[in-house]
Amino acid sequence: MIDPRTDVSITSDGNLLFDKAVKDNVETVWHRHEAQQPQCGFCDMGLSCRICIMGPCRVDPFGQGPQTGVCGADADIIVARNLCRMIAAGAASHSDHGRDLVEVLEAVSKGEAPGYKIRSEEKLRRVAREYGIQTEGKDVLTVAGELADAMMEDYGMRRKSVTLVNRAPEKRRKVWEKAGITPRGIDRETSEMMHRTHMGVDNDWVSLLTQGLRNALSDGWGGSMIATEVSDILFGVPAPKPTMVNAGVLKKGQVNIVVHGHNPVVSEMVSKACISEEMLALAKAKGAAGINLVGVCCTGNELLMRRGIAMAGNHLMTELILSTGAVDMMIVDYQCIMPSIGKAAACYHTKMISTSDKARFPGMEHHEFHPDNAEEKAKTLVKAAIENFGNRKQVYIPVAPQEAVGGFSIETILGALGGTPAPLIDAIKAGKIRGAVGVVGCNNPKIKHDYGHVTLIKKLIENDILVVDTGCVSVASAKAGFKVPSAIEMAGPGLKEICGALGIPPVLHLGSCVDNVRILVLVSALADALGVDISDLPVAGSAPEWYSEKAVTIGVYCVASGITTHLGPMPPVTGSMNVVKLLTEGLNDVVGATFGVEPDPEKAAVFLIRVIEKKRKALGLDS
Ligand code: SF4
Ligand code: MSK
Repeated sequence: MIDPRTDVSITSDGNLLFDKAVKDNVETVWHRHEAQQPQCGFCDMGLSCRICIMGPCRVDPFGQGPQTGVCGADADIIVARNLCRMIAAGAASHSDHGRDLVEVLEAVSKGEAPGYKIRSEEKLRRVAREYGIQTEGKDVLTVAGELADAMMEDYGMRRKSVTLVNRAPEKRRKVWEKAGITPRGIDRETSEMMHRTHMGVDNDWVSLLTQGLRNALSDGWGGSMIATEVSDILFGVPAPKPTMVNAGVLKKGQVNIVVHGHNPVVSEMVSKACISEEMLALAKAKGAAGINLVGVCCTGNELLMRRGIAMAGNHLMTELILSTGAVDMMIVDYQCIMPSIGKAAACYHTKMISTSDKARFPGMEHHEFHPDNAEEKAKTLVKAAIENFGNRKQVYIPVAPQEAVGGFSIETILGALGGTPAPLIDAIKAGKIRGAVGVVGCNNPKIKHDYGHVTLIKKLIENDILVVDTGCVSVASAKAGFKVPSAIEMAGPGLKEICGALGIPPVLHLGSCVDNVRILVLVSALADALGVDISDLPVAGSAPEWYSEKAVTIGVYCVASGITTHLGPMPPVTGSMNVVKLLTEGLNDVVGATFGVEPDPEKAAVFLIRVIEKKRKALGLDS
């Protein structure tokens, strides 16, 4: 039996809404996780294979049963293939999200996307120049069309490398060239990864994992980077804004619409419809004081970054938010949307809407969004949400919202520093800031909700380590109060002094999962300013509660970019000591960084602090 006080969440809204869900007979992710126990040990170690139909096969980790699958693949090959397929799936997800944005950019350039426009002409022209496009004297839509074309080429096989790898420091690019992992085309690397892992193709676990690195880099410096850059061009470059977080952002007297998923193409249009005079008048006519748009997961992060829209919760809160009975409509796009939530919503009056042709869910009405109809569709949905307001029964919003600041793009961070990373470097050199850690990723019912994130971040800032975060971590840290300027009181003396002088919190919200690329851009700027490689910097990464294939890909592109990365939950690799050793030790010789796995966030903090102090020493910063 699940005990909510000890098993579910460290947050009060999480625990109170779990109780409410239980009372209402709503099945949650924790119930289903419990029902799955014990989970398969072979799969947990990466030792099961169902790639072909001669199988499924399992290798016995104790050496008594079979040591190969029917085809003869041993533990090393099976584990490496499984991990590589996770990388391919993660890269495909982010990069397909990026492709959708490029298609909107193209439609805007042709005048075929009413409601969308170029919000940052400066960024459009800047990125276009990086693609070698001559921008002078050309009108904005022509440049948009040419950039969309050039980005589409990045997805293919005509280039030597994806364009934005040029943002990496020269030393890093040389590392990639030497290792043969410079990503060529975004789709090409994913497709080749799937080919190599077919039965009877690449049966060398080192060669497989090398392609895994290249595939992940095609996401980090390709598909995800394109997703972030085009989102900034279409919807604006984020700047710091006050916002609110936790389930308390839902409002009793207003029409509550929750957006969930990842792609801002849908949520931006919904946000526009929510502030239209017509919709506000309709809401008032139906007895609501207004329309309250809030987010969960990463599409919420996209809106928070650019519009200051409040966040109701992260991944494990998505079912619980429904149990407030206060959600009049939830609109989803894709990724991290549990197929269970339609069923959870059926216990209440909530209307559930899916919007993407590639993401359908049980218990949801499907209203497909395309660039040419998105503006109209958004209005139709908001209208339906308003109509549904009167159908509410009991509403339970058990907490008051927590204040936070979000919206730190690299442009804003550098702007706040006077246009160059020099002041940040000076603070690092002086030891006031010991280094920085990007804490990223999801929730996972294997770990008490938000415990890993909050415990780790608390320890890091206490030790004068600046934290930047994205994705579901960013909601956890905002709920814990780390994202208000007064949070410097929880930081060590050096970090407190620097953040206090800049008027920023010690934990900076950099955005959604694809926005992890902002971290790559920031560390590249720091490395260039110091004349070193990324792997020389006192920085590290961490995913304390990760669950998704996308998180594997992010971790791998961070390590391949030279950032040592901690993982909370163990990936399914322990069936091969060769693979484990390569990931945790051997990669150091190839890319100058490795993985560390530690489920206990207190111990993980010690690991990360050690990584940072070692880098400082090697750079001669404390001599
Ligand atoms: Fe079994 Fe080999 Fe087929 Fe995998 S690829 S299912 S190990 S026969
Ligand atoms: S939403 S990938 S649970 S961070 Fe990006 Fe959160 Fe992880 Fe999904």
